[in-house]
Amino acid sequence: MKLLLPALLAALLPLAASAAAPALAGSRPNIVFLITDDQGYGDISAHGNPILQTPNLDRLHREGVRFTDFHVSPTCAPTRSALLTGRQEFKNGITHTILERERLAPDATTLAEALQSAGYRTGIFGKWHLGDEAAYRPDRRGFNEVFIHGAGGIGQTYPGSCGDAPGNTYFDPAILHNGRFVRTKGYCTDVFFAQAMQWMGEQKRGTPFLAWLSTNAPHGPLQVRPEDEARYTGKVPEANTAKFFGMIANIDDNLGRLLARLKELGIENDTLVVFINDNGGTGGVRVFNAGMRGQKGSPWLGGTRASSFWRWPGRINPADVPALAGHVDFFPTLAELAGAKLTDQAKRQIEGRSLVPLLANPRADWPDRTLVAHVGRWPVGTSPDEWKFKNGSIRNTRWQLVSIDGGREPKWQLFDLQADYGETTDVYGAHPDVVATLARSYDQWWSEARPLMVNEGVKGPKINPLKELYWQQFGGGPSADDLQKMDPRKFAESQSAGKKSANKTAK
Ligand SMILES: [Ca+2]
Repeated sequence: MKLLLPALLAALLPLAASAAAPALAGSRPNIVFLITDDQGYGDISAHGNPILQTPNLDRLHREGVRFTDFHVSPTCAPTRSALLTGRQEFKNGITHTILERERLAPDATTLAEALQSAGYRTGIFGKWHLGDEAAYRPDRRGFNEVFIHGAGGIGQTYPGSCGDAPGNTYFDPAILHNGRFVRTKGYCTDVFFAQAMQWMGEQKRGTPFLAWLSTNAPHGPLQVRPEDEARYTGKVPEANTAKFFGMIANIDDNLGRLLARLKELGIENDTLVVFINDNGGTGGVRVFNAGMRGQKGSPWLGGTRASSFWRWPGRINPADVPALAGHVDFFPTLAELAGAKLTDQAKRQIEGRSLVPLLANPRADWPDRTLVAHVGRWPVGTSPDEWKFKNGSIRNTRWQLVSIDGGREPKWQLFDLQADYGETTDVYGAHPDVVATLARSYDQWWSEARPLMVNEGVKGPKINPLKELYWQQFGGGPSADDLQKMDPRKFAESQSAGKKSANKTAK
């Protein structure tokens, strides 16, 4: 009997797990989604960081499903658009993080809209970064409650639509709350978490919610609470890393408060908490990059691999899931959990797959697939086709094909990720069939994405829309410095001057 019981259990387990999948579909949990800005895969102690301590992120890691080969875009706005639409970012019109190319195509259906249609209340707290003009803001894209800063980060100013309220810093920022600015008190991350927690507490029981909590930290400028910086001063080689780690420690403290709050509200077991970071590592990669090549702004695995933790006590069992997954899977997964009925348009739009079978059973069948990464960011006024093979990659579970220095034509390198996840050895010459198959899929992706790049060559407004709103409410107008930063010609000059000096330094 002693011998038989484990065998019997092993035989029954797959049955039990597959029975759990339909139980998760339509289960309608509250969803708390935390996305941080520029924290890399390696900036988590559970992933092996030797210095940074993240006890609350580690708790999410320990208590939920961890997707261990989960990929996002190499930069900010592209990732957010893919999470919200279930399709690769270029198909959302997003080929940059600024200069109108960060704006989510108006005809896209968002996850927030799908959840609203399923009876969810939806709130966003923190960074939006998918268009600052009125028609692009989250209240028009499916969010009931909106508490955001402008642009890609607090205090940013670029030509066109992408710019935050004037004079903002990470301390006491002016925040757009349902169409009106409020002058907040405190550090930005603390402010966003506090507002999100208050809103969650106000929600009616029985009506599920989505809280989209997106911190602008630890993205630069490295404006940090002195007490958080002090936690790492002297423990890291560079002063800036202490600031960067301090900002993450502060996020982690806030996550701890949020998890405690869910318990106090009595909704811990009705709430799925998901954590994903938005691109490859930045300020922490010199300390720890989990053995990967590349970082934010590159198509290597180090540019796209992200944490992906899914914790729902009592409903999702802790497990590592090695299946190749990514940002495009987020929408169909949450829509299935919410029991949302998707429109035909949304079904056509979504190219990701629901992860629900894997949440129920980490060993569920998962046919191989390809995922594309491309850094974009080509200069204004040039044709995207000249950049098709500049900083792009495509992979399946085993292989990654990368073109760093190509243009209209590729300069492929091939890596066998099963043997070489650090992408150290180019095996292009040894596997022509693999190269041909992946290259064909890449061409296919480009030909689908190219007509959907709707933001190329678009002229933005002269004044950042959020600054205009702020001045309408409080009075005032642009300073000479603001005008200079919003001038496209001056911006282009500063970019090319920056490149020249960077080239000089490189030489
Ligand atoms: Ca980012």
